[in-house]
Amino acid sequence: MRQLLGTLVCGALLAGATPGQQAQSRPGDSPVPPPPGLSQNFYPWFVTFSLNGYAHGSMPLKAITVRKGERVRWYVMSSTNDFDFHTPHWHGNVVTANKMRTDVAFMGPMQMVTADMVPDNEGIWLLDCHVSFHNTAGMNGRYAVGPARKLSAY
Ligand SMILES: [Cu+2]
Repeated sequence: MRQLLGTLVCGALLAGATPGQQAQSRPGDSPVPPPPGLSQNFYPWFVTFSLNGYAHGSMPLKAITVRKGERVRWYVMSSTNDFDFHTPHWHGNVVTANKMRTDVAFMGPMQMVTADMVPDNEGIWLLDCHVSFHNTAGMNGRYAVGPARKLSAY
């Protein structure tokens, strides 16, 4: 079984923030509370959610490239913050995690998930968190499934 290149770390980055820094508003931010239904989107502007430290699809595609038919093990780890509840979701292929065949897993803070995948669907696929405001704040990236290795003739 091929093991993926490292651990996929899901977590929040405090871009430009210093420890103890309070939430700040940017020019133009409204002091009016958000309407019902948007009230969960309360993170200050400097909080970014990332995968392996990359946000908004910026993780290099070669970082997570596998081959069709290859046995791949994903090690997924959530970070430490109290809001690091994540739902990593693999588009295009399924994994076996927690004894379930699924395309999404659930993680609490500092939780680890081992997910086994035998990709059967070639292409470039989205990997994202389905907590909607994490996704909006950057927790998405891509993984690639290339063609199967050719068996050597002997
Ligand atoms: Cu998340």
